[in-house]
Amino acid sequence: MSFQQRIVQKIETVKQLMQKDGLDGLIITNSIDQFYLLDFYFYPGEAVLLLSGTDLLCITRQLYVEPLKQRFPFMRIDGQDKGMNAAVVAESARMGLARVGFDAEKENYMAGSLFKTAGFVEAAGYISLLRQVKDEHEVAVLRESNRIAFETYEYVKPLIKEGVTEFEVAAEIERFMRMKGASAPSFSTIVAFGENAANPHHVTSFKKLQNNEAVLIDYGCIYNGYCSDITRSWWYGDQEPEEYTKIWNIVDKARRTGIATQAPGVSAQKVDAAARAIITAAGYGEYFTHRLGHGVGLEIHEEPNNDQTSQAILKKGNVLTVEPGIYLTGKFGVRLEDTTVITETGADILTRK
Ligand SMILES: [Mn+2]
Repeated sequence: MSFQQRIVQKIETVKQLMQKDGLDGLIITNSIDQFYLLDFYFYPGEAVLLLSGTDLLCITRQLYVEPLKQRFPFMRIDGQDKGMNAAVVAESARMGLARVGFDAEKENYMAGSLFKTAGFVEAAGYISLLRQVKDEHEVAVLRESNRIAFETYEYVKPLIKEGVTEFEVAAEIERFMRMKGASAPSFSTIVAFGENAANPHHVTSFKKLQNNEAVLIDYGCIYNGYCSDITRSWWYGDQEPEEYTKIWNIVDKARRTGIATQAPGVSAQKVDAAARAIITAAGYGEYFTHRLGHGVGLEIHEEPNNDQTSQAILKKGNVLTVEPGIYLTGKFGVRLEDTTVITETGADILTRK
C-alpha cells in the first residue's frame, strides 16, 4: 500500500468512528495523533487538524505550509502563527459543523475550556484506540526499531569494561542507534552499575564500573516515529554471586512465561499474573515492584499495559513489553525486557536480529 493510500485509509477509519457517534467534525491537536494520521511530525502545539465528513483542514505555522502542500494535495492548509485553537473554533462555525468532538484526555485545561465554551463535545479517544492495534506497516517499522536496539546491545556489551562510566556507555548506545538511522532515544538511556542496578529507574551517572559488579542497561530508539525498548542485565567479572545467578534465572523464567502467555483473547492482567507468579513462588515477589510491561508504539508508554489492574484483552497487532525484575536494594538488581507483538496465535519477540 502506498503512503497516500495508507493515510486515506486511516482518515476513512476515523470518519467511520465519528459517524457512529454522530460527530460531523473532529479536532486533533495532539502531535503524536497527528503523526499517526499523516506520517508527518509537527512539533507539539504547531498544528490543529479539523476532520469533517467532507474535508481535512490543517491550521499550522507558516513554515509548514510549503512542505505540506507538496505532500498532501488533498488537505486544506491554513498558515497561522497565532491562536490556532481560536481559528479552528471560527472555522468550524463558518463551515456550519453542528457537532464537533475533541479528545478531552489530550487537551490542557485552557484549550479544553475554549472548546467547551465553543460547544464542542468530549469525544472518545478514537486515535488512541486505533494506535493500540498496529497494522502491518507499523509492525514492520517497530520490528526494525527493536532490531536496532538489539544490535546496539551486541555492539555495546563488549565495550562495557572496568573503569567506563555509566554516562560513557549511555553516549555510546545513543551514538550507535543514531548511526543506524534512529532519530533519537525513545527515553533517557538507563545505564546502572553495581547497586545502582537495584533502582528500577536509576538516573545514569558518572559511576565507574568496577570488576565484579552488576550491569543493567535499559534503552531504546525512535525509528521512523516508532519506539523500541530493551533491557539487559548481566554480571561483570568472574565472581558472580550465587544470589545474582539465582535471581537472573528467576527473572528470565518470568520473562519467558510472560511472553508465552501472551496471545489474542488473553487478558493483559493474566499475562502479568503468570510472570509474577514465578517470581512470587521463588520468594522474591516483594522485590518485583512494577508492572510487567507496557504498550509501545509512537510513544514509549501507551495502551495496552501488561499490569495487574489492566482491563485489556490482547489483540493481534498490540505491541507490548515484557520486563520482569528483581531489585535487592544495596546489592544489585536484574531486569530483562523484550518488546513483543501479538500475532494470530501468540507473541513474537521484536528485540532480536
Ligand atoms: Mn520498558
